[in-house]
Amino acid sequence: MTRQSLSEITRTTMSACGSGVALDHDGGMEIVSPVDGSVVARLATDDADTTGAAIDRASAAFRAWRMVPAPRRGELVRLFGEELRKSKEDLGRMVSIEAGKSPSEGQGEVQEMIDICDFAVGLSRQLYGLTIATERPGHRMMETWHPLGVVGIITAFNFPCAPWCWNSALALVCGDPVVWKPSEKTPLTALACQAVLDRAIARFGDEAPEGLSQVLVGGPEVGTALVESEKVALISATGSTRMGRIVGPKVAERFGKCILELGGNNAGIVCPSADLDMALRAIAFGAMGTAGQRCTTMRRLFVHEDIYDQIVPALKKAYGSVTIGNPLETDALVGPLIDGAAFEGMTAALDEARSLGGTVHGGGREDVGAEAAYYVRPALVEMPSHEGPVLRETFAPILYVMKYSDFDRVLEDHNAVGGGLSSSVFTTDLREMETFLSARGSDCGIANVNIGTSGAEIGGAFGGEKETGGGRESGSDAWRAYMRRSTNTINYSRELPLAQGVVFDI
Ligand code: UN1
Repeated sequence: MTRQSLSEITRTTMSACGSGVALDHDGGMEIVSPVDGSVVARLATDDADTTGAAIDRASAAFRAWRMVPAPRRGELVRLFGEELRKSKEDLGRMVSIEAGKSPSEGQGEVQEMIDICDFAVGLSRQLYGLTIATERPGHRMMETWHPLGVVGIITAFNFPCAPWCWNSALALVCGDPVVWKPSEKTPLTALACQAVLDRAIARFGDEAPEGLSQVLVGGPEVGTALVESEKVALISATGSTRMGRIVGPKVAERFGKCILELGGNNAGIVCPSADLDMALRAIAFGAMGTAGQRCTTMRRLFVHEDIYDQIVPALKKAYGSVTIGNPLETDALVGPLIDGAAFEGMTAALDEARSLGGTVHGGGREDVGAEAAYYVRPALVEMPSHEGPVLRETFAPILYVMKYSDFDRVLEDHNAVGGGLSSSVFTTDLREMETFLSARGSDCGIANVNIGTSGAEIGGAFGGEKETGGGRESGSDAWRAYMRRSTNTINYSRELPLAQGVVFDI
């Protein structure tokens, strides 16, 4: 693929989504595609001032949007879901261009957006509060959920659109305007998503105020302005633990609310009774899919000593034969790393693993005819012990494999890392399965049985504990974070009894 043609595809795809944004801004921020390392666009950027102005527009939008009935707000999200269905291929292609995903994974990400829209539409009629028994006669107590305010959304390069939609689809039905700061590496997908949403807003009509959803292009200056603004009620940030350590305290300092969805160090445990063929396929997708660049990627694997010599050779074979290549031109399963820094991080982790006695299979750069891009063979690393780089998240396709003999002991190792996002056990033994899911089992937000760590559906709450940040997005009751709770006690009697039997007669 020539330089020209990749930027041409970008232009055609952006305009197919309805985006009229200038892609050749003189001196603008360069957007580099990991597919071939070429510059596909130059974008004008925002700064602290334009971010402040966007937040002001969103604050004004909040005053109007909070008064639109929730089912009507759901109608906008329904229309958005329709527009997303029409643009699934185009948006998926933008994900492939900017993040290097295969078409199937790029479109899968758009499907997650469609799914959460459907979920949010139903939710728009189900923002239920409780009715609560009161101790006072002639009284009624209930809780009501009200719109919260402006929601600032920060997203990472590896999922350039779905996490925004998990947040924005819920926020919009909950009555909150959204301001989105996508990764500097993937702002085009964000602008394309905004264009698709704008089509839905145009169909929805005047009830949608100006500034209901906005995208800000830029780096830390924009992020800081968003995070520090007291006018932003909730910051929902997806990205590294390093980023979360900066964002969390800043938002807490001003008593803002935060949803943090940060790094993971996700593991699988393969038990002697496991269906090995199924486990192998699940591990392959979990560890090598998306070139190891999912927050849910499987990074550690504990294999029982009795089956180690069955599964590890099969894994080595899969690692040696998995297809690697340009996601837009081939049907390769593994695309590029995002950039050279990611490759350096991978190399450093592998060197450290070797120095600790690890045996590294794969991990080198692959020649796919694009010198400025970083394609690598995923690395399978047999480790003698659970230490060093095994304890950290390296955002690259590295799977550390370790032998275990005792299930209770391996559970301790499983939980002995900073991340607490996702986890899997492969077993057909009921006791092992239930123990893994129990209070002394996996300490992660996601604990799976006989499936991999990645590829969660939108219906469940998504997120994890410890250094993963504790936030929950997407399904279940994650919507509550986007609303404020009001407890209401109503006295319909002619008396004024005080709670707790307190007497105060004047
Ligand atoms: C992420 O990598 O930030 O469970 C999100 C998964 C996807 C979402 C990943 N549904 O792998």
